[in-house]
Amino acid sequence: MAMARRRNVADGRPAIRPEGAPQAVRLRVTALGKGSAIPCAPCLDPNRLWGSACGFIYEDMSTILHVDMDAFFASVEIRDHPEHEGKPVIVGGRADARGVVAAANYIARTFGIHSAMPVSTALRLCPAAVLLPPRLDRYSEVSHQIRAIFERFTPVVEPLSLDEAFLDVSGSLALFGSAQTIGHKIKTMIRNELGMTASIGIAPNKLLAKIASDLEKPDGFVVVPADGIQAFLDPLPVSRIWGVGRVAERKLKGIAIHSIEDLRKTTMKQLEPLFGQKTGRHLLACAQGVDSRPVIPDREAKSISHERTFPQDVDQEDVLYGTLLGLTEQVMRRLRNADKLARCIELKLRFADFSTITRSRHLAAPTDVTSEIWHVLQQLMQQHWNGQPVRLAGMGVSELQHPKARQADLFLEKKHVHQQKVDRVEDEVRERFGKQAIHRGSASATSSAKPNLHDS
Ligand code: TTP
Ligand code: MG
Ligand code: MG
Repeated sequence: MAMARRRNVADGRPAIRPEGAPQAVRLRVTALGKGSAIPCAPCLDPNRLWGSACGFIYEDMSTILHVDMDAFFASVEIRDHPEHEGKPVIVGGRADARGVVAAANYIARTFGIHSAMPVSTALRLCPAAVLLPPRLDRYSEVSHQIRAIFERFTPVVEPLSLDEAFLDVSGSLALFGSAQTIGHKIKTMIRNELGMTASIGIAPNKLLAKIASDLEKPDGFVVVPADGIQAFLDPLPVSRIWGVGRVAERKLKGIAIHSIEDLRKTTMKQLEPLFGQKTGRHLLACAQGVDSRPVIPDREAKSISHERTFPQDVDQEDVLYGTLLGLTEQVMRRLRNADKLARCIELKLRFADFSTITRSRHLAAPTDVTSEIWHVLQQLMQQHWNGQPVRLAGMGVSELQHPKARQADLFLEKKHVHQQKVDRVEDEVRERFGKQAIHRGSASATSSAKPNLHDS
């Protein structure tokens, strides 16, 4: 066991460090041969190759890859429109409609443009930038293609979003060689088959792999050896820790903690008053590179939501309700496509002064019927919107479940079955004739009064 821990789990080679070299070695992979041509030292069997299923592939040797696409939405657009190659490219909403930047390619970033920045600011910084509207369906399609590449190497893939995933390749080493070989192959396939670049972090756990993938973007490849975790983490700023945002960073700075080394050397006595016991402990564990969360394959979406920022603040009831109904239809279509039911409904409103409220409600039983969700969303609106001008409106569903989780008696309820049929017909019409082909009640007629409910 002890020997196994002393090995570089990322590439399967003994952790030999050249004299004078830093303890953590970041490797940029060149062409690697099969790492499995190394005798398996942990099981002390010279006839066995490293990575073979020898029973010495322990939990602490698990080898995690975190893969994240570079400038994802922008890269898909450039791949589909090669005429934009070499130019600053932004994917986002229209500047005159208060759109924000979803993605900016790395050329655009040299002008200071970044995600979530207002498009108007981005275009001021770089008037020559090419601005393209987001095409979520297309990104989702490419995301599936990327996923298919991952699954050539391991079934243990946990997507985090459209453009990133954790892969546990511990069980794949015998077949494919070292984790570095696998990472290298994945990068090559993404480049050759999809015409895009990905950044990869390889480490003994998720926390470290995620930090590593981000360190040398774009086209990065960073390996954290199991025996070099501390040296890898120590010099990094605390903001590199997943979940340490600006507020936490400021608090830590207040007690002179800047680097992960500073954090590692601090005590719970200092952290607890600022973060509480649970978060304080978590921060200390992160600073030590400790993370025992497994890669959970096929983790399903936890929630589905859509929101819309209005070109001008809206206080007309019909416009607001009409927009929310349209958003509800989109969300419910995605829910049904994912073959899920939802139990929790959330309303989100951002007012003219940027203050934001989110209000949610649980259903007695989960559903995928649009009118049932819409009915509850209207109740939330009636309770929580008092006519103030609204800048952004959104809705989402969460606590998603498989249909079989639904109580059987509800399936027998006539009204519910009828509504399911209505939804399926609508989905089919949209599938065949496009998204704008059909709208219920007031989603298309924003000038109409309150939306019709379909549960009457
Ligand atoms: P990220 O992986 O965070 O960013 P990115 O792929 O654009 O760039 P990087 O090279 O730094 O990884 O997000 C993936 C996609 O998610 C991004 O291309 C667009 C979308 N996105 C938004 O729509 N809004 C946001 O605020 C962010 C951060 C991302
Ligand atoms: Mg990305
Ligand atoms: Mg990402």
